[in-house]
Formats: sequence, structure tokens, C-alpha cells
Amino acid sequence: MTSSYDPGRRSLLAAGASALAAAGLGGMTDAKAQAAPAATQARPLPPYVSWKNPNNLIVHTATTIETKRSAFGTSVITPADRLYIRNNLPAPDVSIVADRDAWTLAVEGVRGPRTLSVAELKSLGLETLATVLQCSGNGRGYFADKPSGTKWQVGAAGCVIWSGVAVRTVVAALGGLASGGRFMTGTGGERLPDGLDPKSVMVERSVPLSAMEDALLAWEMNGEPLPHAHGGPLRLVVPGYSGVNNIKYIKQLAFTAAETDAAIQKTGYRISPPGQKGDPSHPAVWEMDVKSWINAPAPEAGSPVRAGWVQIHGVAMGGTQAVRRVDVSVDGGQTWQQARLVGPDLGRFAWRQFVLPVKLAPGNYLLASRAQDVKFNWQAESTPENAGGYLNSGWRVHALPVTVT
Ligand SMILES: Nc1nc2c(c(=O)[nH]1)N[C@H]1C(S)=C(S)[C@@H](COP(=O)(O)O)O[C@H]1N2
Ligand SMILES: [Mo]
Repeated sequence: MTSSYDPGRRSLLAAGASALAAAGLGGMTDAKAQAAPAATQARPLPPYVSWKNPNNLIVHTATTIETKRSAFGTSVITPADRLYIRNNLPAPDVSIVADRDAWTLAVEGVRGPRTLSVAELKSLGLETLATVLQCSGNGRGYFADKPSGTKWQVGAAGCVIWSGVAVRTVVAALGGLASGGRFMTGTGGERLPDGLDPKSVMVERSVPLSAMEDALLAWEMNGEPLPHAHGGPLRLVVPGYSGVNNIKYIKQLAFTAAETDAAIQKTGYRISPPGQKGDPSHPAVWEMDVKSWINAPAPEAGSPVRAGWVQIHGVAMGGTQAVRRVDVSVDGGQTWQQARLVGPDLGRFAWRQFVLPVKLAPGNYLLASRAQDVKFNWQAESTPENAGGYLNSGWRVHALPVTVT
């Protein structure tokens, strides 16, 4: 769902836009049209994440908590106490992290299927990897049709460093793949509510076998034992794939001939046309698209933006590809300037921070950014509406109206 760069279309848009600007209608009209969704009313943090910093978070519900746009900072990594939370089911009891090394994972679809403890996994290998963890519904709040589900803005995402063992190392230790596996299927360790068909509620997701190459079974995040709220003692990390595919408190990892028929895979998390329930004929929500957004200057930060030099900064990610370039616009996409990528490059699955210094006179601006990956795919101008409101990466709706005084 990425768009290739098309100079023809770009100059056409630019021509139309400068006509608007000449008529004095450019910035202001856009700024009004693009106003961000109303801020959610402050709610207290639920007890299981009481250790997080409420000033940096928007609490939608007890199971959907996002990072404020102004709270991403500029140091690449998102600290655990401000990382978003999304639970499809109530989390397992926190006692599962009392003895982390004793947690077990069943591995199936290999020549020597077995149940391994975290202690055994730790003896098999060690990798460390930075990835963008981003909910499939991040940006849903910017879809015009208001699809149902949490109205995430930009903050159902973060960039974190995981340590664990590579899935391929575990597979090799168990004799390699059994024949016929086409998908990697992970199952969450939640206790399922009584009286419901397990398939209708369980968190079990399948991804194409090719995703195994980069996947990790992680027990550490940002240098700390993986917090229970983020999937500790053990989490499946599928780099470049959206949040739901990164199974927390993973209990089973299976290499399967078919995708799981759990509802969360079969009908949920599908790109289906607006108003239409998902089914297996619709694309599954798997790989993320190239995407970027601006984090500052942001009106929500509270302090006025003063005229003069302003360092416009934000984050850019390429899904499964590295980012090669980011352009920034102060006039809602009529004109663009290339931003500079700043900070350490933590690999193709991490995001990059970018900055563009601009001198701004008093007035209204619409700050936009668009990223390009190393395969020359540009971030789309807009993402088509879909019933679930998934994978919104369109740069236009992510633009930020700012008044400079
Ligand atoms: N076991 C389990 N894994 C899960 C989920 C869940 O509810 N249970 N939610 C998924 C979804 S939809 C997202 S966006 C991410 C959220 O991860 P986080 O809460 O660590 O930010 O976890 C994914 N993995
Ligand atoms: Mo999600």
C-alpha cells in the first residue's frame, strides 16, 4: 500500500495549491480542515500499568493507552513508561513473571517438537534488535469515515530494543522445520473467558513463513526484563509486521500448513471495504507501510510556537525496509524540503528521527512529512478507508496545524 513517486501528479497538485495560496486560501483552510481529533479526557492509568507516566499518555480505555505526540522525544527509543498498550483480552495474572525463566513455550511443526522453558531458550542464542511496534489501528482516528475501534492518533506506536533468541535458531535446535509449514502461528498465554468458543476470543496469529527469518522470541525490552504489560516473560517479535502479530506472553509457536482459524485472524484484522466484515479473501494485516509524522512543534505541548527558527522534527519508518529520505512541508504539501535524518541508525526495522530547521514568520502553518523507503516507495498521500480502520499511513491526514505568534 505504498505509492511510488509521481512527479506529474506532484506538480499538478502544486499548481492547484499555489492558485489557492494566491487567492489567500492556502494554509488556513487546510489547517481548519485537518484539525486533530479532540483530545481524550484524562483518565487514570489502570493498576497493571500504574508504573507508567500518565503525563505522557492518553488513556482511551483500560486496555487501549497511547503515547502523546509530544512524548516521543528525539532519542529514537521509546521508554517503557511511555510506550502504548493494547490488550485484546485481559492480561494474564502478573504472577507469570514471578519466575520468568520457568515460563514455557511449546514449539510445533518442527522435526523435534518440544516444550522449552525460557531458561532453555536463553541457552540457545542471543540477538538484539530494534523494531517499531505499531498497532494495526494506529492513525484510525484520522480516517474520515470514523471506523469503529479506538481512535488512535499517532501514539499507538513506539521504537524499542528487544533481546531474545532468533526463531530460526530455535527451529534449527529442534531439527529444522517439519515439511508443509507455510505459516508461523503464535498463541498468546491469556486465560480465556469461560463459556465462549475459544476460537472467537483467543489471540492467535499467523504470518507467512518468510517472516520467521527476522523473528525473535524476546525476554528483554530496552535493557530491562520484558514488562508483563508488554508480554513478559516471553514475546514473539515479528519485525516490520504490525502490532497484533507480535504475540505477548507467547505459549505456543507452531509452523502450520494453513492460517489459524481463530477469529482474530480469519475475520479480524483484514483489509475489507468499508461496511463489509472481513473474511479470508481480504488481505491480512501483516507488513507495515512506509510512514512518518511530525512530533514537534505540536500544539498539544502547550507552549506557544514563537516566530523565528523552529526545528521541525518527527519519526519515519519503512515497515520492512529502511527509510532513505523524509521531506517536510510547512504549507500542507504544496512545497517540500528534504529533512535530515538524525541520531543513530538502529537498523531497517527501527524508526529514524528527522529534523528540518525552518524560519517561520507569524501565521498559520500545516506541517506535513512524507517518507521514502530504500526501495523508493513514497509514503502514500492517503490510505483508502477500510472497515477496520487499519494501517492508516496517509501523510495528508497526519499533518499538524500550527499557529506561530
Ligand atoms: N497475547 C497477546 N498478544 C498481543 C495482544 C493481545 O491482546 N494478547 N495484542 C496485540 C496488539 S493488537 C498490539 S497493537 C500489540 C500491543 O503491544 P503492547 O501492548 O506491548 O504495546 O500486542 C499484540 N499482541
Ligand atoms: Mo493492535
